Amino acid sequence: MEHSPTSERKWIDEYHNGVRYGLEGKVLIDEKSIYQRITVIESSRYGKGLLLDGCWMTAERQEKQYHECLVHPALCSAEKIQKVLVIGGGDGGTARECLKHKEIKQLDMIEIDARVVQLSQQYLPSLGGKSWQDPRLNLKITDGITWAANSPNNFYDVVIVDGSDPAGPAKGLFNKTFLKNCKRILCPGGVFAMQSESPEAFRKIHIEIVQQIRQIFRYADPLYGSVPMYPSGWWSWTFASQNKPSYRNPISYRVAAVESKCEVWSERWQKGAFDAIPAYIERELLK
Ligand code: SPD
Repeated sequence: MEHSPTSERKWIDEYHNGVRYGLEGKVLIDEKSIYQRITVIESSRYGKGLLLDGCWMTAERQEKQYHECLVHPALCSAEKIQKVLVIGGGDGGTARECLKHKEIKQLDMIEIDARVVQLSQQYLPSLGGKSWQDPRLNLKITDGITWAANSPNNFYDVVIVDGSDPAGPAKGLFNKTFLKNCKRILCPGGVFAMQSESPEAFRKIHIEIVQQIRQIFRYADPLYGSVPMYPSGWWSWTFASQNKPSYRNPISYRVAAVESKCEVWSERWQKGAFDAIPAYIERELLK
């Protein structure tokens, strides 16, 4: 659905299968980039927010619930975290969380749409914060699928996929060829992380994503949390590795370094969030 810029407050909704998920606010920007429709809004409840192709991506006073949970289970547990790859993440929130970890030397962030970065820097500057100026950040505006295909074997310590939903430019992030490349470019003690949709609003897609990741990596588990602005508010992230399920065991000194800087994520929260797998999803995954 299109949202014309307006000075009037109105309901701005994402629609799926007879349900709408909305915030009240004003539309500030509504334009088409070469890849997708980009909408920036000012909401009453969560501050400025971003939609891509009519789907909620993030908002100033909601984003930590998503970004902390995507990043820290991976970065607190991988054997090394010197070289990290983020695919997507053009609003900067994932980069900001990654760069809380001082051990990172090189953070390659591969975002396909320059306009998402520009509008996020302009309207949602708190998301990226100082990470846009951090010399460790290497931002490339190019296709993440091709980047993964062309990266050397065992190159990255952590690979994080912060794409949008499985349609439009992000569709190719949800297929086996891409996931196989992510495994190939990860070093043996590395950890893979990916947003894996809602177990309620997108139950079938969620199960397919976890199953696909499990077919590629030796160990993979979804973790469940709450991002109230997303469809159903119930969200998931899936973590994977090869040698052992290391993502379940955060390393104490890394936890100590970032835990006090987080609003949602903590070692205790993470343990509960892995254990909070709904029974119907667990049964489906065992089939
Ligand atoms: N429908 C929400 C899917 C979440 C995708 N990523 C959000 C980007 C935040 N950096």
